[in-house]
Amino acid sequence: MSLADTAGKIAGMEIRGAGRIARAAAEALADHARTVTAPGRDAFVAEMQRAGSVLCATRPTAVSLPNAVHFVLHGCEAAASAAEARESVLSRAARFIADSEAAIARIAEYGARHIPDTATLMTHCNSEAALACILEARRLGKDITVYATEVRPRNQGLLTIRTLNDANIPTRYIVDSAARSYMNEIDLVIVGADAITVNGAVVNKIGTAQVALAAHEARTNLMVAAETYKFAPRTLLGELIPIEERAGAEVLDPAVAASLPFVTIRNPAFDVTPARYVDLIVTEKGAIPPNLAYIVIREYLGWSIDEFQKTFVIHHQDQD
Ligand code: RUB
Repeated sequence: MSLADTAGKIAGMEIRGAGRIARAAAEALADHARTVTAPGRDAFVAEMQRAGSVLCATRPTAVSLPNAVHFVLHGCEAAASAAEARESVLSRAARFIADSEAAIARIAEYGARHIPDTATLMTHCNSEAALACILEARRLGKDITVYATEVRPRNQGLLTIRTLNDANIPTRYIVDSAARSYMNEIDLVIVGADAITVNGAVVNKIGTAQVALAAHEARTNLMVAAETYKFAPRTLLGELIPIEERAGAEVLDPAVAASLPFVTIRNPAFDVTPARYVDLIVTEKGAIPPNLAYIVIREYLGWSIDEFQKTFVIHHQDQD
């Protein structure tokens, strides 16, 4: 698929979910590296960096996207020739995709251990990582019922209930605003993440923070399933994760909106759940409490505070 096609599909949400977006970006960079005809090493590297920027601009919140692009293009600049740079992009893209798929399998295995043998779960949105844990728990013979939210305005809950139904998992499909009404029946909330900040705050589909707040109030645990490339190195020095705001037409028919000149539609695609409402983050490296997010950024993404102090201005904001 061409770079423009992949970028268009990510922006239009035909390709969606932070993990799938990351793998699609890695694949698009590999395809681009195969076809680009830049004359010489410098032009090739510049073109690949431009391609990386085009992909990163499609959806601003999922940090898996810049992390994937950074991983695939890493080392490209140090290559001696365009051929060597191309080879590096191709092998790193293949490695990213394979590692990402392996990460989901590992998260499923670790996450399933935290699901009781008999459990009523709740999930919000459509997360490959969160669903992998639920499907693995079911495969292990656990007696699972899942409450899945509708996920206005794009109804990703429909994807979730299809997957759960296909796995013969008893599922209750509820509107987003019913989450608190059922929370006392829930043993564990499981969600995915688009980004995890250094202080353990979780950025995920709009409404996750409300579900988390309800879970906290009902003393229900909340587990986040997320690959290590969902952790955001840029938050090390306080940089905030941008929250994507999408078109109002996703929420209200434009003809109706046009008849209401005093009404402005707000449509944020994600929100931020503070670390204090998160009990556990399950990654492919194991499960951690949210306050150990820095360890993941340092150990597995290879970013240290020193490196950041060389690169970024220090901000003193806290995302939470
Ligand atoms: C998807 C969403 C998912 C995370 C994690 O939002 O919020 O919970 O991306 O998903 P959108 P995964 O539909 O707007 O992309 O575990 O599949 O990476």
